[in-house]
Amino acid sequence: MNFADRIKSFFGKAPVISDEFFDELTDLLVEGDFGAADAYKTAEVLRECCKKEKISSPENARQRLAALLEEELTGGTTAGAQTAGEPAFSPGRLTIVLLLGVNGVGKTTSAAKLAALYRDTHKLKPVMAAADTFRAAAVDQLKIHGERLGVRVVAHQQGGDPGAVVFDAIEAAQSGAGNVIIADTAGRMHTKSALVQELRKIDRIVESKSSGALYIKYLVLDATTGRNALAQASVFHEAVSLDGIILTKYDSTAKGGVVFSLVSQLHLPVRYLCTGEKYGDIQLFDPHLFAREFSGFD
Ligand SMILES: Nc1nc2c(ncn2[C@@H]2O[C@H](COP(=O)(O)OP(=O)(O)OP(=O)(O)O)[C@@H](O)[C@H]2O)c(=O)[nH]1
Ligand SMILES: [Mg+2]
Repeated sequence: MNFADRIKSFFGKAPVISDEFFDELTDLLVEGDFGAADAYKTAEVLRECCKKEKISSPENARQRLAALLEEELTGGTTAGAQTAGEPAFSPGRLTIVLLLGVNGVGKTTSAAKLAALYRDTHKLKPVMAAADTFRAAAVDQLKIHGERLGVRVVAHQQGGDPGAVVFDAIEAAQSGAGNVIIADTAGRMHTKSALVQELRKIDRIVESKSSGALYIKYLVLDATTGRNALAQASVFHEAVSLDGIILTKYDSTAKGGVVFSLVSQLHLPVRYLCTGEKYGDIQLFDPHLFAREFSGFD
């Protein structure tokens, strides 16, 4: 049974909403990748709402939970409100999207998905930058995507400076190759001590070459890693001040409670949700739908 179904069946089975009911709900939210503190707070707020609004049926309580979760994502009481949205594209202004993340989370796949999305939906002209110069096969992997999609890929030799690749892509874009750069980077361990320095270096280079451009940094997180995703986000965010999250492999997990912690603790909005390996398997994150689905509504 997936997690949304478990939420649904939990509410469905409860005869009445009691103190025990809210304790069990707290435990269930923790299993759904909520942090303990967030789970407790959410169950408490729901308890208060049910009392104040005289909600006594579990089914109505589930509706209320979905609304509460949506509020948590879109503002309500949370400072770092999740506003729906993509970068403020403008065809006349260059946009640079830098994708960061640990090994294997789906950075390269997401780069290709974004290139397709920005081209097909926003009518932009994408250029992909192969700034993963660390792994031998990484450049080829991005080039294959580029060929399949008909999108230009700017690449250097393996072992080169990732910042220089992005720099070349910016120059190419400025001389007419495109108006949105999507830069793939090497997978990095978030525990590695040199990480902060490496990230800051690439960020500095892009920042210094991107005057007049819109520069966006997305962290790619694998939804199946659960609470570990929050730890990763915290390290990367501290290093380079992220603009948002791309949550991948949401097809392989039905949990997603970590999204609420990303918003409530790090004030980091999730921007895209990826649900498969195909180019079209990317959607703009929709807080309403996400909260409904998390609560077991179809
Ligand atoms: N099911 C599923 N698989 C995905 C998704 N996104 C990526 N993958 C798969 O995850 C694996 C790793 O994806 P990559 O894009 O190579 O990940 P990466 O972060 O670039 O990896 P490194 O460059 O090695 O750090 C591949 O097999 C992808 O097809 C997704 O949303 N859903
Ligand atoms: Mg990669």
